[in-house]
Amino acid sequence: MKTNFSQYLEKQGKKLTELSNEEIYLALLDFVKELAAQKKKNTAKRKVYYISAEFLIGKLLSNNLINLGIYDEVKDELAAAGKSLTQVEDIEPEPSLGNGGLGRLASCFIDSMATLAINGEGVGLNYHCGLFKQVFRDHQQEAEANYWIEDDSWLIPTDISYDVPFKDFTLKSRLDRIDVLGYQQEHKNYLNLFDIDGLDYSLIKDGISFDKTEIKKNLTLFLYPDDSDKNGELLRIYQQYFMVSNAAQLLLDEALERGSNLHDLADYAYIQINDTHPSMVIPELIRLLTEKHDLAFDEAVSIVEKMVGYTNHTILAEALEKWPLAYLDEVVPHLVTIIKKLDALVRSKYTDSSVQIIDDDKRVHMAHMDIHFASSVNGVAALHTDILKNSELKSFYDIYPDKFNNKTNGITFRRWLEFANQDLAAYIKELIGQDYLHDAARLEDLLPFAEDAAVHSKLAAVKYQNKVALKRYLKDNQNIELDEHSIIDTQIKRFHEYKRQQMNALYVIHKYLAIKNGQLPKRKITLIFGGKAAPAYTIAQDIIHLILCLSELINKDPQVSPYLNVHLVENYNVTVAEKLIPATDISEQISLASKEASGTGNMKFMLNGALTLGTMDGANVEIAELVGSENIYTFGQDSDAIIDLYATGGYQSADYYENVPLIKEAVDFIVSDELVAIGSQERLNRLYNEIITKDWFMTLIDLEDYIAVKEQMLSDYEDQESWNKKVVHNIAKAGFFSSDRTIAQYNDEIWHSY
Ligand code: 26V
Repeated sequence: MKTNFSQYLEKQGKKLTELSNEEIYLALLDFVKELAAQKKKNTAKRKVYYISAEFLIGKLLSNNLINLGIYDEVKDELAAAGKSLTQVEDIEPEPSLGNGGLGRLASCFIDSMATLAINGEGVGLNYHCGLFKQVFRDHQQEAEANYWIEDDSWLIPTDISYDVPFKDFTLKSRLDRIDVLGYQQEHKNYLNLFDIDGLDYSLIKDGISFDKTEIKKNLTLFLYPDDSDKNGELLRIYQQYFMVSNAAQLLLDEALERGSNLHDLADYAYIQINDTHPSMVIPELIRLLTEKHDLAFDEAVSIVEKMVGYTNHTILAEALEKWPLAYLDEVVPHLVTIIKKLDALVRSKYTDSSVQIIDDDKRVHMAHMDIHFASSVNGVAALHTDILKNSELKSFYDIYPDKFNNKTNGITFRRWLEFANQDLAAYIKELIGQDYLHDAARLEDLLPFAEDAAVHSKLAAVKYQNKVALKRYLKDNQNIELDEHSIIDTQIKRFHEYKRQQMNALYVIHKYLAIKNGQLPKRKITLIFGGKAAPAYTIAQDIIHLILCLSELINKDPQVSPYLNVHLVENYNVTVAEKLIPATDISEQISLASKEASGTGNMKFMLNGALTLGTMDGANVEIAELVGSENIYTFGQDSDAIIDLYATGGYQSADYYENVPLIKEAVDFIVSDELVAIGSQERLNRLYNEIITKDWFMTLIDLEDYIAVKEQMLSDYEDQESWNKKVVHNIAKAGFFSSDRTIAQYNDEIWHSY
């Protein structure tokens, strides 16, 4: 029987067997775009605008085929013609529109909004070079421009364009869209990506540096351009205002078109502000309503208050944006007028200096503006929301207890199970049927199989096959030799001290020294790291350097490498994650308690049958509650203890370094002759000194416990029956972490888009 795809090719006089993989990719791209074009738009009266600086969407072909319900059909047909869909998927470039968890979450959310037929769209910017591409040279990270847009892509140009006024000039925007198809849905939504004409790539010199002052030529070149100087900060403000002014104009146009008289605008639209980057949408919407549409200021404020929600994704002070009023004045003086009026409104009600929008140093606290003028303020995991309420944002919670709510993050199972782990998904269907695809909680139907030996051995076989597939991928793409018979222990996330990759590296050193001393593990362990460090974040770069040096030392040591390997994958992205996660046994989620708002990698690993090794932080806490303490490996101080230590200044890393021999031995090795011979003395020394004198994120406080629990885990792995019982429990309980559940909660409790 002929599929639609072959009919489609036939109409164009093409034959699958005669096409190259590139040609098949392009034909599939067109085919899917044509199918998507036939879908109707969602039309609920109140439309949701999810504004985000990042959308880490990943490749779209496979995801779209799955959502259209034709993945297997197309795969089989390609196979019959001697072609491989996997090889065709390799052709697609991964869009570079995101950075980390916040951007990936936004992408899972637009998938779920479409799947639940919610009239909700993403709005962001179309950065042509996106986030930098990471390359390793001399055991160090270097950053290169990541051009990802090709002539044929998922972007669909529109003729929608707005004037965005800045102080000294006005920029015309251009809107490109990407269709967002829900899982087996008749209707679709869009991801709206605003852009400018006239970008000039020749501004980019030498890696990712470029002239930051040429706004008309650089505005959408890069995501998060370096903001360590004033011009960088100004550029970020230009980008943010451009994003939200376009979003607000689009929203107003669409509401008017659907019959709003603007006094009732809140019935027609809801804006979710994804972290503080889109916060200027609040004053911008008020400005447009008052200056362009002649509403009174008070009315405009009360409308906006009903139609904006703010999601906080971090408590790290460095990420809570505070723009100098003077900088805003240089870029968007017309917005400063509104921000000052909002500040005055707050001052007229509250005298507490900690809740003001403009502080004594004349800096605008974007999150404060959000909280005062949003109808909802949410955290992204239960613990995170509690910390917001009880410490970080306590003075706001005291004023607005009803605004605060929790929405524990989630992930889309279409990408992170159906696509990424096709053998596991097929086996789950064999055991419990298809219902879990629409109702993820049905995964609990796996629980009766928790002690079934046949299920255990099949799960182990699937894991092994995924390791073999990963081995092939890493060999072909990264020249890494993976041992598919080893235990695979993976830590993939942005490099940051609070995520504590350095603690895992200290474990590696500990294990290396033990092996050198003749304490040989029963089974080989492979530690895999992946992630980028912000170019201006020196210590994170130093941690990358340490891991690359360890990798070289260990993998080349014939005495150690039969028992231990270390790999740091280059340019970690969604595509790499899709290969790594299904092959992993141990999921590293080891942030300093209280610092990781949620984590979403933890959920992806659990769903794919890896066991968590983690602190009681972020969504790990909820994972532990769901699976029970016997099915997760936790260690370390809890968030209360850590918050207390910060409050009292009671942590001194030297106490641990001096008094615990195992810790001293591991830390000293950072500056050992062996490592210095491979790497940079400057980088290794700096990291060593940082850990023994500062260690702001308290690596050493949990190191001993971490090593002990990880050793326990490795030894437990030898009892495969008991290990796989835990695996079944983890998969069965992962249903809660479907982003369909999260989005249903956003809609029922905040957006009310029906
Ligand atoms: C802040 C900044 C500030 C300056 C420079 C660039 C930059 C880039 C991103 C951010 C916001 C970071 C917030 C973030 O990504 N949070 C993560 O959000 C995930 C989704 O909720 C959550 O799972 C992670 O725990 C949290 O770290």
